[in-house]
Amino acid sequence: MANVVVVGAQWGDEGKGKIVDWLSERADVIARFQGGHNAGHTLVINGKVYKLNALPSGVVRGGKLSVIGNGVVLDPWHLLKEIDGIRALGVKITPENLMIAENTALIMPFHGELDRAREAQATGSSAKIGTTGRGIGPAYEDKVGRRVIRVADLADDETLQQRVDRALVHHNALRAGLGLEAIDREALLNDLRAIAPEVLKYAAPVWKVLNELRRAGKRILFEGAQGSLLDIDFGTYPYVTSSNVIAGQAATGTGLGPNAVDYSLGIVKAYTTRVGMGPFPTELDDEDGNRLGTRGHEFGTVTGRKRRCGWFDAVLVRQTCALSGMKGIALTKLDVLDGFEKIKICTGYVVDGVEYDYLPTQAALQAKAQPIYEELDGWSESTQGARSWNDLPGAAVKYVRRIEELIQCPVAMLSTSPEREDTILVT
Ligand code: 2SA
Ligand code: MG
Repeated sequence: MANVVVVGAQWGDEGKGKIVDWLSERADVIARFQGGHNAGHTLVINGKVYKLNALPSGVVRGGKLSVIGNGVVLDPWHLLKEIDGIRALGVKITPENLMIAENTALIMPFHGELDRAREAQATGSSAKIGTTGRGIGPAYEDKVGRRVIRVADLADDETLQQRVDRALVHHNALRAGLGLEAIDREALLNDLRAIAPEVLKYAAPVWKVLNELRRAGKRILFEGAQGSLLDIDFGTYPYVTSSNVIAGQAATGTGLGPNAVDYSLGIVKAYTTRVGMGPFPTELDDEDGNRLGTRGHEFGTVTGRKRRCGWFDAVLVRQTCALSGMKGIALTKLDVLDGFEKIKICTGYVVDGVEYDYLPTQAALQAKAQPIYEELDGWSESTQGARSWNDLPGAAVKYVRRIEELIQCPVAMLSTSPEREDTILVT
């Protein structure tokens, strides 16, 4: 298999980190193409835990090129801290194995402040998005608003000053309205000048490098973050992140053509979780929901927030598989369902007496969507660490097969624990 894009097919936290790590062994290049350090990918390798936010998961593997593509918004201070932290675990990071697109938009401290101030001042739960508070949204706003500071701007002081001034006109006005003090121009410029050489070390015309590597037959793994239901266009707007997270973005977010992606792999958790606000039709507020959260350790890697939990929603995953043209899915955390007597799968919705086989776009309808459930038998045996289909109880195999049928996409991989070896390949 040539170039694969890994996309979260739910609301994030599907277990992409492990799958990306597994696939990265078979790739030459690992590229991030959207999002920022709102991502939290946890890798467990030989019992050692690596927590990554902005860095592509490939950095922990030797002999790979890791790429931060132009579709990402990058907090340079966080990046340098993250590099130090990963280095401290014995991983080598150099301009030979890490490259950052020169046209990548930078997250400034004032983006985070704005993000957090808006969330804090939002009145009523409907106005709050439940963001990670890391400035992702405001940075993308500035990118689209043509006033963001980009990696390449760090190389020339005159340009940098112009960019900063342009941003400050906008932000100081906004900040005044929110009761935040004006930005200290000189302090910001000096902070940027201080990190510029460190960041520029890794800067490169990524579009060109990737196109050349591709022509040379190198395999690229595109590492998605967040999940398709948080997509800025197709997610549960406005309770979404500010980037396109679906497979099409892999090309735009790195500078390759759309035919550079040979295979879209959706990462799907055997049940559903969501952090932050917004509609969630199969959410459980009961003992079953608690049990999923506890057994699944459903707490965010970035913010530590408790994740909302619910039954598997086949309607949503069918939809997100279509949006990314998924050729297969990797099903994760099946073992969390061990011991449930009955397991439910959502196969449709009823909204105001009308049946839907997709999630309608209108927010008012989304909020009212009542799941239609199909009930399956659970299994009492443990599936944790299973390495072949024969290790799985019959009811678990049935559950997986039913999911495939409903989402109209085959299961290509089954992950049965955080360890990379505990993976069943379906051929
Ligand atoms: P933001 O900060 O502007 O992106 O927040 C907007 C919404 O997007 C949600 N969001 C996330 N939800 C789940 N997981 C996220 N990151 C994962 C993690 C990493 C992953 O924390 O482990 O799985 O790739 C993530 N990032 C943003 C957020 O809760 C808001 O609802
Ligand atoms: Mg995560």
